[in-house]
Amino acid sequence: MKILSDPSAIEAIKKAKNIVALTGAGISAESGIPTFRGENGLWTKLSPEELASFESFYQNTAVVMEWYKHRQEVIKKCKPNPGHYALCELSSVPEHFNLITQNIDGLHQRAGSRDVVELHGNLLENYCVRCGQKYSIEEFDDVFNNAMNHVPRCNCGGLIRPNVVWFGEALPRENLELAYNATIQSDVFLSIGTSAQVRPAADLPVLAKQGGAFLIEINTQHTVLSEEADLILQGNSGEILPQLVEDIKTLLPKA
Ligand code: BJW
Ligand code: ZN
Repeated sequence: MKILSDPSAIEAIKKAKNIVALTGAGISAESGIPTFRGENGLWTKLSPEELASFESFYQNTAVVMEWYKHRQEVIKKCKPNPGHYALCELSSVPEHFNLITQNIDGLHQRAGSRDVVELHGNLLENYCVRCGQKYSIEEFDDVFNNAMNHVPRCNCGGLIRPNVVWFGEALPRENLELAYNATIQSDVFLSIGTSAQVRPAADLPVLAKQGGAFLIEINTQHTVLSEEADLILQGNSGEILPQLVEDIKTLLPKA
């Protein structure tokens, strides 16, 4: 055992049929994507309310869309890190494994994970707010680069926005349901690289714990969830997850 020495954690994992992992921005930090909160977080310099809401997009489309275009370019250049790959490997170990992410960077999928439940959308997808037409990233690049004053518009004249969930907007209903269902059935719940401050995603680890799951938090810092956690693995998820998955593999029979 390299990382798991806690007897109750070992016991819980040995018996686990359903494991759920919820990831946040921290898992992609080692890929070079800034987190939102905390040291060097995107929102230590910029106000979330001014950028991540429909009102600001509508009132300040050029500024908001330049910001999202910049982040699309960052994400396109980044690669998954060992944390993303470890979670992909975990999918073949327990009887049931569900990967839920708040991230909009698509790095889990690029690491090979299938059926990722995206709660806050995907930054590399865009759509027209008037007619709903979807724009792939290539199509969007084309429109954006030819747009008047960085205000991208659809053929119908409607504004084009990124397919992300802003504050005050509902999360994709089907994905939220999948996330709730997986959570209430979980025996072991991993909360990875999230400050657990944004709801309803932040409710999931708490719900899992209330339902009897063993809650493991992986984070470089203490969070609002730390008091609830049964086990805290403090450090970089890109270093902890590969070791943790190795340990889990020795404890669980392969599915
Ligand atoms: C590492 C690491 C390493 C670093 N290894 N760890 C109750 C009270 C008050 C308000 C609300 C409430 N309930 C809901 C709300 C409103 C709001 C909310 O929660 N506000 C709170 C902030 C107070 N929620 C909403 O508005 C949601 N919608 C909603 O509730 O709708 C209701 C509704 C229903 C029906 C109809 C209509 C409406 C929507 C939330 C959308 C969130 N969107 C964002 C932006 C996406 C677009 C974009 O990217 O620009 O999603 S916000 C932002 O935060 C982003 C993230 O997914 C989300 C979570 O952040 P995350 O992942 O936790 O990142 P960080 O940066 O916070 O933390 C990183 C962590 O990693 C840190 O802990 C580090 O220590 C750690 N770390 N490096 C391991 N290497
Ligand atoms: Zn349109």
